[in-house]
Amino acid sequence: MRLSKRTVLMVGALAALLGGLVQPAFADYALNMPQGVTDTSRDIYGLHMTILWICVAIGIVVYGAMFYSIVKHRKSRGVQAAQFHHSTALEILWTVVPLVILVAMAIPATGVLVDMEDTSDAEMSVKVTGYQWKWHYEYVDEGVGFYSNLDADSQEARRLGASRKPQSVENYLLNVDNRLVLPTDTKVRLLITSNDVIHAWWVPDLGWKKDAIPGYVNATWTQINEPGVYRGQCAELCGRDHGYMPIVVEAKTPEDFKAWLAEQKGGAANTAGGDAGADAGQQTVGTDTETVEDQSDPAGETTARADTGAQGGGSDSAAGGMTKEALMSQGQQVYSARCVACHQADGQGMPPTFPALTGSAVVTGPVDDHLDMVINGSAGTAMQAFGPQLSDAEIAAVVTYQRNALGNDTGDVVQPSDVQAAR
Ligand code: HEC
Ligand SMILES: [Cu+2]
Repeated sequence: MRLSKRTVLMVGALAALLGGLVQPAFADYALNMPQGVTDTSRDIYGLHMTILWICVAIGIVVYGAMFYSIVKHRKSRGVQAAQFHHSTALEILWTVVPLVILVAMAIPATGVLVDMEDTSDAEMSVKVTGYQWKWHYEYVDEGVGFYSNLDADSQEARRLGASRKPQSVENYLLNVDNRLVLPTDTKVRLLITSNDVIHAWWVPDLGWKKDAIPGYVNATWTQINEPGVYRGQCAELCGRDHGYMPIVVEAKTPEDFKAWLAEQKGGAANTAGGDAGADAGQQTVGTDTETVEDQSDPAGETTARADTGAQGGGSDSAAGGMTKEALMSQGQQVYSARCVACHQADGQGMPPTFPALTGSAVVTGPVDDHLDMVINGSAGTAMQAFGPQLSDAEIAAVVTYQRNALGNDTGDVVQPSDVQAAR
């Protein structure tokens, strides 16, 4: 077989180019999917690799035969084309061979799929609810539940014209204020649903993603083998801030997890006490929380771990209410964690969709209307009802903050008891 010099040169150059491109790429990026930290994720990885190599083998055989034939039977060698146009044997062969290959691949794949759906024998359950744009986790039967928002550093750096650069934030857009903590070596059932639009819960190291659909509960499970922190994201385009609702799972040993859970229960009780009993009914968790089926109204669950300073701000409030300073500082924290995504840090909003709060008629008008807007939201808009999401102290703080900052100066101080009354 004689190839012209030019062909040899071209093939050589192409190979060098590909080699040059591929080499550094392998060094810098993880091109392949992760193996993950669960048996399921490893099974999935194994399937992926098996099928990849089957495809590679098929590719080599098919392209090898093709190029061999093209070169071997080229016109310049005087080869005449064969003229037959029907071969039953050949047709049966090229139907049966792929069929056998497909069935051979489907058998192990089906086993893994069936296993992934099998939530029986789960040792505990966590209900995961997607919100625009955050997640809510509820440890079923434990009376522990909380929201998980984008962390404050990412929140700060994501803003247009922010002083912080995204590069300076560790795990930029992949960090949250409250992690989903799970025990290792424990089969955990996850009940995934949504409060508004379709989201999807996806942590690559666990091996799967699952849609969170309003009105449905998708059950799945995981059993994490190694303690560690595993990050993921919402995987279903769910609106403007789809990219800002990451997921962080922290796997702890069962002992550490127990300690963590006990701490969460203790923390919730403290906060309820800190609110001077006025809204104890709202905040006491465990005994009187809603059931799993009630998706629309997680009221009564604790928001104590919202890291927005509920404990700090609330605990120094005697029955007489909170000081304006305490309300303002907690209010600023709540505002930057929960409101800036739409109303912006300076309160200018993004009109016409997201109204400015600076000089807003609602914010500078009667307190009752302002409270009503924050507690009940505005139906049909992105302004959701924060009543079920925030404690009385948090709402009082953020409302006080909005009325006395962001360019507003009404002088009004709103107390948790006012919020309780307005609910
Ligand atoms: C997901 C976006 C979003 C978030 C987050 C959000 N808002 Fe809103 N907000 C809106 C929209 C949209 C409106 C306009 C509602 C309407 O036109 O009826 C609004 C209106 C308001 C108004 C009335 C302003 C006016 O002049 O009409 C207040 C007060 C308000 N929001 C407070 C808050 C507070 C407090 C928070 C945080 C706890 C918050 N918002 C978080 C979207 C949001
Ligand atoms: Cu989403």
